[in-house]
Amino acid sequence: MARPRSTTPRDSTANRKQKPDAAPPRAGRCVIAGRPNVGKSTLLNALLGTKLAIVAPRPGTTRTVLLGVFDAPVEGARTQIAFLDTPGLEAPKSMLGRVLVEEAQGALEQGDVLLLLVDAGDVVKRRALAPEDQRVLELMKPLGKPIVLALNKVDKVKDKGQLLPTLEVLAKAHPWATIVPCSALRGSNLAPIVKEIREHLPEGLLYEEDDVLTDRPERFFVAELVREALLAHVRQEVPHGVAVQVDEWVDEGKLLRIGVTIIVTKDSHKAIVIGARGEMLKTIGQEARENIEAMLERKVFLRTFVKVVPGWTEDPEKVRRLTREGSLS
Ligand SMILES: Nc1nc2c(ncn2[C@@H]2O[C@H](COP(=O)(O)OP(=O)(O)O)[C@@H](O)[C@H]2O)c(=O)[nH]1
Ligand SMILES: [Mg+2]
Repeated sequence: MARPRSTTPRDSTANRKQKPDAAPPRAGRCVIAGRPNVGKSTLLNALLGTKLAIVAPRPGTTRTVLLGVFDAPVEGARTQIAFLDTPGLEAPKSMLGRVLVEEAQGALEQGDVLLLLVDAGDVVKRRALAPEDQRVLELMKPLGKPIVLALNKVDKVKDKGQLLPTLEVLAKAHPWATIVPCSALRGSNLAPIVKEIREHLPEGLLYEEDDVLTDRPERFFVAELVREALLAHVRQEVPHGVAVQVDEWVDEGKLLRIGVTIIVTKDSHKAIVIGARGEMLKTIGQEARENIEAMLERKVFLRTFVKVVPGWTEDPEKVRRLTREGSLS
């Protein structure tokens, strides 16, 4: 999918082209990894200046490695960074969880630079990495790549005076490329991250074009936006077993007709997703449609079905199909 020009602030800066006296372009891959819910997907979106990854205040939201391409001048020199947002690395509780961890681990090998994202408030409180963060670091270490440690959600740290001593302790835990406190949500202090990553990338470009945003088709993002709307409204135990499949895509010129099936694991979950008199499904559908229309910049008719596929989160083949290909068929 190409970069949506009208929604990407960086596109309007018009200084994307390299200045004549600037350093040569550099390009490479950076994997964003960390335990669930630390803000990896929010950081990806903030770095790109556009919403690519769905975000929810619960673990397990990101189901696949997602590529997002940053392409902008860093101190005047063109810099292309293919960021890979990954599912959270934690001890898996299901087959689905196991596939997500495999997916994230596999991505680490693809990075020129690794970005370990942790929760600033949590490390400040402990004056150390949490055991879960440490486990991610241990997966990264053998790869011998530069690691940037980013302390996210620094906006939530009340006692900022605790930050500096924490940074000093953390600096001793590993020979980091750098340590950066930041807020992905507010978009603050992200420039030092990008600047440091650039330092470790080879000269050249990954893509000749300057508007590559991701390698996923529009359908993938449509399914994700439906899942995001559902995650925003449905609590309880339903979300873990939800997958969204796009089964209809008809371009009628003025209107794009899309049909999706929301897959759940139990009849009781189906009832929750549909809600009393269909109210819940209506809310989800409306919210998803608005976000899909904003993304595609066109009018959309969205049909939603709900289907029960018992035990799909424990069936390796179904998990792979639904998380990687987005369809059971
Ligand atoms: N306060 C605060 N919240 C954040 C920040 N970054 C992410 N979040 C929130 O943390 C939750 C998890 O974010 P998400 O990006 O889905 O985390 P991921 O699981 O690591 O991809 C969401 O509710 C985000 O809005 C931040 O810098 N500050
Ligand atoms: Mg995520």
